[in-house]
Amino acid sequence: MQQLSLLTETDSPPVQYWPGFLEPAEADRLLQQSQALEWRQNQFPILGKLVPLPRLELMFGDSEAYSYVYSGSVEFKAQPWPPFLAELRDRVEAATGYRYQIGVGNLYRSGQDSISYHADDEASQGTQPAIASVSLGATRTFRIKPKQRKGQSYGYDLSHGDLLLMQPGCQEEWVHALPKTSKNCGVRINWTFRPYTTL
Ligand SMILES: O=C(O)CCC(=O)C(=O)O
Repeated sequence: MQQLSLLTETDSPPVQYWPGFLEPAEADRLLQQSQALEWRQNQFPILGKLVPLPRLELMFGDSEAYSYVYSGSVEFKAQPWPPFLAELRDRVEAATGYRYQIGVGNLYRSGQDSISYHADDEASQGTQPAIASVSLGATRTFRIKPKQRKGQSYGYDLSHGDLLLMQPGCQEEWVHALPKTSKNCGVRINWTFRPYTTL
């Protein structure tokens, strides 16, 4: 069924952005701790073949019973939070005013790693989730555009230590991406903190 969009031509993305949310030294420490985790290379079926996704991923959560399936095929199971990430989650909760039960990480090894346009609209996150994203490492451009309005996309250059919140309603009306870049850039890690409902 076609979803009715209430967006107007001039609506800008429902995001809140805190550049420099983390002090540089703290962001450096979190980057190092995050890089030391065991990242997973997930695969995605395309035309009957399993193809590695252009990034590495990980998921943590309040319960090991939590799992998360995206694009109907890639399944994560939550591991217990490492203390440094549970602390970061607590700080992000305090800053944004929302609670998060899971954290999904993306590690982009170079400018050739990416995530294509999508909405984080999995049923396990409930309706109208607030999703917070912390960036560590190389600066990359995060792009967001309305699902039903052709044309303009908005870009945010997310740098080491920045926080961006996709507010409730964002996943229903907008899609977001981290496109590839030909710029020579190093590793970037992004942590998204999300709600989880057991329905
Ligand atoms: O790396 C980013 O900033 C975007 C991550 C993302 O789109 C996602 O985890 O759904």
